[in-house]
Amino acid sequence: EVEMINETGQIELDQKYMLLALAEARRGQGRTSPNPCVGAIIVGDGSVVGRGYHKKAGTPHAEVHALRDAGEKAAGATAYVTLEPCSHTGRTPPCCVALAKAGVLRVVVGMTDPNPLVNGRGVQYLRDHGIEVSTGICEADCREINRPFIKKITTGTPWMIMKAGISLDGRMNYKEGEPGWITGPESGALVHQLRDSVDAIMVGSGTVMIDNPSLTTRLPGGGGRDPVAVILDSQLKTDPDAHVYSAASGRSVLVFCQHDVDEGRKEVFAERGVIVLPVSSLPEGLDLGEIVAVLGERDICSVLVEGGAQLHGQLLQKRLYDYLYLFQAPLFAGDGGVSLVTGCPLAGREDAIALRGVRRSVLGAHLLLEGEIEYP
Ligand code: AOF
Ligand code: ZN
Repeated sequence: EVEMINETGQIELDQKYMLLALAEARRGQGRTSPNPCVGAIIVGDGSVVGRGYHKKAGTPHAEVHALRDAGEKAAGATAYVTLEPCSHTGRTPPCCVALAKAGVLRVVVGMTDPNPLVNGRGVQYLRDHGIEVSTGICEADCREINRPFIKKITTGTPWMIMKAGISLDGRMNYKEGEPGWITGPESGALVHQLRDSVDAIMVGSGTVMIDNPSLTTRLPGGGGRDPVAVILDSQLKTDPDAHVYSAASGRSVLVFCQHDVDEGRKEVFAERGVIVLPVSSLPEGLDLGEIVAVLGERDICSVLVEGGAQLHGQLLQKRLYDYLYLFQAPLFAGDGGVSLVTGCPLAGREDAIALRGVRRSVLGAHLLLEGEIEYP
């Protein structure tokens, strides 16, 4: 019985330190793509002696920062890392070797690294070198902060996020062909935080023509990073002088179109620094599967899709969406408004696309519903 109590106590202690490691990891969240965000804590003699997190792809890993911070106190200590220490020599040397060399006696791991170059080899190396390893501590939290990394490294395609604002009656605007403005300042701050954390933001040509959005990040306190802007415009019919194409932002702008668009028209966009990417067309429009694959090849790990209804409908129908943020304003928009999704016929209850791990929050008088999209 005494052993049981000790074991429970140890798990609680491990969770406590892993939460600190998670807090470290979050400091880099949204800044490490295409690499994961990772945090590490070193505990020696019952107190934290080192901490570190991964700041940017190509720079030292979290473990290295934490070991440097701990110095000689790492000898005999326990290391807490949100992601399995790497075993490969990439842009930096393997962290499992660094931990062993520093004399760490125990390593507590949040989740196994899904990177095929690592995938258990880091843990194996540590065990082979006489280091005690515990895995799966706060695993759900560790996975959650790296959803884009996990999706991209295991499938080659980005984490696709659907984002929309609707009325009580599920409309995105009041009249077809007119701008939205159903949700407003209540959701604005969060939308810009989302934009700040993703690699790319995507819209269809209709949204550019009707709303003329800049698709930039404007955080409440100022600052923020503009994600790559991605426009789907099969015929290149959007106005090359639309806000999103203006060179002012300095970020990349990609436009996907069909192969047989007029070369002169492509030139007009290219002259503005826009990257024109022709892809195959299908009867329903541009091949979204191909577009998502091209974005993955460009090392884009997360895409926030801000509409419109047709793009949402097709991405849902093709099972390309992974996550939903749905803002709802407390008003009725009436019959004239466009509904959230068009062009996604579903047969019935058995066919319904559902949300898993649903979270709801209240933003003033507005509601936010979010969760992972689950296909039948
Ligand atoms: C990171 N930061 O803190 C950890 C990573 O490109 P490299 O050589 O830096 O290696 C990247 C891989 O290393 C990454 O895909 C992941 O599998 C592993 N761990 N990467 O950038 C870190 N711990
Ligand atoms: Zn590493």
